[in-house]
Amino acid sequence: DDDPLRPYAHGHGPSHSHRHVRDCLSVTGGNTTHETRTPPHRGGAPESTVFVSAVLGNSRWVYGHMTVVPDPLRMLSVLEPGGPGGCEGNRRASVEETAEAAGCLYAQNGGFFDTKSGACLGNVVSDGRMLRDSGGVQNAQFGIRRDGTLVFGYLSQEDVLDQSNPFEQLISGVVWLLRNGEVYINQSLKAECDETQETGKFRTFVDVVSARTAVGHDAEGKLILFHIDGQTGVRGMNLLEMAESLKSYGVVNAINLDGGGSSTFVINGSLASYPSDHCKPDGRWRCARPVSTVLCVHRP
Ligand code: M6P
Repeated sequence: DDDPLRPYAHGHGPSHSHRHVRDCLSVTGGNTTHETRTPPHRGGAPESTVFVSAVLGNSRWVYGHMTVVPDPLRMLSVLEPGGPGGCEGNRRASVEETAEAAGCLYAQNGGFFDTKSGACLGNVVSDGRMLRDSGGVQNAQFGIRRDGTLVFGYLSQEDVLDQSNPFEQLISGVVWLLRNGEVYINQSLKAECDETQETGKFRTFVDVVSARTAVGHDAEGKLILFHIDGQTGVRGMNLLEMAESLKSYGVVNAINLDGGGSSTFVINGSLASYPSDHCKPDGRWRCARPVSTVLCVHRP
């Protein structure tokens, strides 16, 4: 199929549901819609803060961390699960394992993955190494280009593979939460491929309360990592609540990364969150899930 914007670009005929075809549209050529921000080069150390937020007029309390990274180009890396070769090997590793080996000051889980095969999903660029490209499948992306430009939003395969100012780091989420300071969830529901997540119907994934993670930037161009604890259907935030929280903290653009039992926050290689996954074999306790890629905040 030589026309990337044809609605049936995946080769599915019109007999397939329109939703499926629309959701997993591949855009190979040209620019798709995204926002860029080039932060001023700055010093300063990354800092992480703990918050307890009231949701729905104090009927729910949500616990989490917000980490501010002043110099994202030099302080933020996308890491493969368990170290280099992790995506190729369909490995899964706890965030503690991946972060400790890499010496991360702060780390949280990142990209979605196939929970059966362990395969990394979406685009993955780690410290300048292009490990995977999604073929232009439309999901919310976060990347840092070689000159330090932060990129949030949708990318064509051509944007992803661009060599004039290549990506140093790139990771795929599902749902562009905030675009230029405004909630962008309804637009995301129309634009994105929902096969990247396994929670259920796309609307359910957006509306259910759960543990969540996100990445964004503030008005000064500092990178913001956001993590909350929760349990799917019981505790945590839905995506609108998370988008509104991020907005209230001054975040301008943000995308949603993997959550639920994957949501994990690690400080200096030690678990600093309350994961929702039940331990095996003793389900009385909660264990950090072996996950896929990690966002690692490190020294410059
Ligand atoms: C599985 C187990 C549980 C987990 C549940 C929901 O049943 O792994 O421990 O709580 O999935 O997981 P998630 O919130 O990631 O959808």
